[in-house]
Amino acid sequence: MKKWIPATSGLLAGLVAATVFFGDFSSNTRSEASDATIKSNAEKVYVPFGEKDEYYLFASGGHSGQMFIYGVPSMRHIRTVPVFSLDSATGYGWDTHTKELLGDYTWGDLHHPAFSETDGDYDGKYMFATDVGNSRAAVMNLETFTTRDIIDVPNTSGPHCAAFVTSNTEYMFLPTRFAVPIGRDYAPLDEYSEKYRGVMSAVTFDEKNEKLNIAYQVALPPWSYDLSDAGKKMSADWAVMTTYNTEEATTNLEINASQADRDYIVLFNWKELEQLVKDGNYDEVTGQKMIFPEKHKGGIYLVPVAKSPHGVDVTPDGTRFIASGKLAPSMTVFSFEKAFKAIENKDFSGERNGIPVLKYESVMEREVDPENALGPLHTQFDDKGMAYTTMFISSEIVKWDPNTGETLDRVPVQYSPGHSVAAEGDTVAPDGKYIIALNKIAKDSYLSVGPSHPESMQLIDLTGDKMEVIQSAPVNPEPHYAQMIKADKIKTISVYPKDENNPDAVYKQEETKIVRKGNEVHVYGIAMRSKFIFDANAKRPDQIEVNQGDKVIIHLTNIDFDQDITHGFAINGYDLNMEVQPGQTNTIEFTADKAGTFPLYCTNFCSALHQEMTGYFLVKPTN
Ligand code: CUK
Ligand code: CUA
Repeated sequence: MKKWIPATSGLLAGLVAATVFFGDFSSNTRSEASDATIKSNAEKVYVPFGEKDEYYLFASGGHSGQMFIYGVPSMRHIRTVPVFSLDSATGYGWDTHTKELLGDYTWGDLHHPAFSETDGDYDGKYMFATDVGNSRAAVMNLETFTTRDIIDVPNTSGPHCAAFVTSNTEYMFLPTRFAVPIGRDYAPLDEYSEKYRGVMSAVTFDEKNEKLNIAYQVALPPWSYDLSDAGKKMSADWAVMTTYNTEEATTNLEINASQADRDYIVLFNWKELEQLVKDGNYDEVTGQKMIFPEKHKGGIYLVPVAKSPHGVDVTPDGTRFIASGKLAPSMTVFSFEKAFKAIENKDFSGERNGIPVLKYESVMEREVDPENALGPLHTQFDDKGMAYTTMFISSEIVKWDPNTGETLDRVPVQYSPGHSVAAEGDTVAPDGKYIIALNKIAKDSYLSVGPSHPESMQLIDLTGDKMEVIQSAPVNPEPHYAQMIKADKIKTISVYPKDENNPDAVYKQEETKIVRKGNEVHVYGIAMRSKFIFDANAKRPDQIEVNQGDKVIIHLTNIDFDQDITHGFAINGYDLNMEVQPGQTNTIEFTADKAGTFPLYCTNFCSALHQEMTGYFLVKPTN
């Protein structure tokens, strides 16, 4: 307790200190590396051409709205998968399916990605992610690395504290960063404590139909929910999440949300919440099943924690949860077993907003305080259960033993790491081997591109006596979190299988056609090396002619059943673009509101005669 930094002064001091630390590290780490070390590090990360990386790294793309895929250990950027933002490279947001997924939104802010899990381990099937910018949740299929569903999450504003997935992907919980009145109705900020709520959503995934659904919501107090983790093994029915601004400040949060000495970790039993809903113990609000904890009692508890906590992470064996604090110099280890006992004995110090508060001493196991380490944020684990915590302010990763609190090793990183990600480091069975620091500031790390620099990821080898930075890669803003999965767990397909039941698909050239229905023109076309065929029987099969004002629906099937032969489809001057991957049928719909002559072409280089893969879109003026 004595070590907790007092309100306001600590934060400011910390931020000032951070600036000083930047200067320090840049002068030593790099110049001290010997030629032999450089050579051996280079060998560790070199993946010869034709060989594959051992791990996939899925790094959240922050306010790019996308997901970045890297290979580890090479740290080669392999792919950007569009999720919450338009992406013209893949036509994402123009074809009918992805346009519908994005709705009226053009961007997103993708934080914490989370793999689907079976028995607490990544199963390599799906990846979930949430959008803090426009309050959405998404799921990506890992056979094709494409986004399959996106839902709006009503009442939850900025699901930053997500996604964390329970051990068998029963739920993904989306707590809110911003409290708002339920239904986002107008209410003056003077009525914040009475009218605002921090709503958490419980989302389920229907794998068969690849659909996300909101099962129920919980109207938590109007606080900010920051980070979370699902329990594992003995704690599998439980989850934990950090809160800040339990002061319920409504302005100048930097100062006002750091007044109280303690905030809370919300500890909840999702099986009990599920039971409340089954028993009808909820209110129907804005079309959602809403649990009001002050009224629908059970399953939710508060654990006091050092003020302004950030990360909270459950150990691989599921026995403990570790909280870190932006303003604290220490990590706090809590015991699930102690928490369960305290709940059983009703060992409460009181309640807040109708939720019982457990006694700190009854749940806390130890405070861990590595010397001069500042700004602990997030913790990952290795195969021996050792913990690795990022220190935002002192720019380092500290390795320590959760059983004893002993500091084992530390390594400086450049600079200000937010999260780190260890190989399968948040599962029941971490791999050890690698951890990657996701640094918020790259400063002098790469060739300059002007005043704003990329973020940086540094790969750290965990196999030796000492942690060692062996590779680094720039990354676009901004990896808030990443997950690293063994490459052989992911089974991609190489071409889309033929789907004879798809009424939009055409696999034979002679079956291509253009059908007019009133003022709708339906095109059933084919893309193949190296031409478009929209109507094989027409004088010019690669031409589409419509009348101004017609609604145009173009279905296009790529009949090159050959991996990596992707075709694109764009109409010059019409701001339209989509992609058809091998074997895929894709649809684009628009109104031909501009009269004139518009060349169409394949955007994706597909053969020596790709440049010839063109045609015309002619729009006859109405008068
Ligand atoms: S947050 Cu903790 S440093 Cu969005 Cu996961 Cu970025
Ligand atoms: Cu098809 Cu280029």
